[in-house]
Amino acid sequence: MMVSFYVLLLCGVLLPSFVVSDCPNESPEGVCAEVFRDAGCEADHLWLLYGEETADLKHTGWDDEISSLVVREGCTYSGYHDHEFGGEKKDFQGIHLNLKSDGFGDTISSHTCYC
Ligand SMILES: [Ca+2]
Repeated sequence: MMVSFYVLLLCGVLLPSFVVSDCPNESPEGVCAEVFRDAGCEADHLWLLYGEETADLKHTGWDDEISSLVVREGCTYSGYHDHEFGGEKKDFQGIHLNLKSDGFGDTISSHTCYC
């Protein structure tokens, strides 16, 4: 009885919290996407507003730094390997804990977000 309680606790409460990590479920008003320097929505973050476009992240200190991100429901974040929206492009929606698995970990040099 006690064992099944712990199994339930582990599966129902602890595991999902590990999987989702600290990624926020909701973004502040007006925020289209939130990007993070480390995987699992760790370290410092950067907010993109609705319709925001950054052609070169070099001047923001975020070039080849983004490792995870959260996109507001109904919005699409587009990341590009190169600046000026060049190179490989990928559209993201929802929560992405580790962009490495998409081939976009620490590679994004320009990005946009639209809702
Ligand atoms: Ca890059």
